[in-house]
Amino acid sequence: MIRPILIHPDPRLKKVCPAVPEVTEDIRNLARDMLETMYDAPGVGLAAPQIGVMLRVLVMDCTKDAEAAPRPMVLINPSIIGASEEQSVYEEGCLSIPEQYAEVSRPARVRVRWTDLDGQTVEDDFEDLWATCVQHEIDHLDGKLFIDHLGALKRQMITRRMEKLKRERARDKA
Ligand code: K1U
Ligand code: ZN
Repeated sequence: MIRPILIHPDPRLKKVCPAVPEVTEDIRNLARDMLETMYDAPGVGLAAPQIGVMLRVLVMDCTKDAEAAPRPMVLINPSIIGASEEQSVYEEGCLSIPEQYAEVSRPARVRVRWTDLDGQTVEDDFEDLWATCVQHEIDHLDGKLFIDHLGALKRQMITRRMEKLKRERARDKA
């Protein structure tokens, strides 16, 4: 099922999400809905709070080549356990901040530990867009948006645009 994506500003996007205590059928259903919602948007990642579910679950698929087989990933309770000194700058977007993009600098490579859908602990290294995306999504689980990495002026400008967009969407609905 495709779920509606929350648009900034929304208090749920500012909260730190609690850990998933156990990987249940409900969590597997949530992950399936999140992947469906991400591919539909379309996006390369999605975090549970973006659909109003306050749990530490994220999905992503950063396969660049449209011809390549999809590589959906589900990360439960992810944590960054290592990061490169080297930084990489990427022009990020966010499904909760539509049509706004800005350059963000983050570690170029990260090592992440998480729980998979079978309840097993997994560790892996990420680079390129995968590294940027997993850090962007973990930020969501900690109530942080990519605009929080920008200066106050740029952040306020984007927030005002989003407030206007939400007013217009509410008006169109009425
Ligand atoms: O978390 C999100 O809001 C998803 C976001 C993830 C992301 C994008 C860019 C850098 C870091 C993290 C998106 O997927 S925005 C949409 C997007 O980037 C995209 C959409 C279609 C094709 C390719 C990319
Ligand atoms: Zn985002």
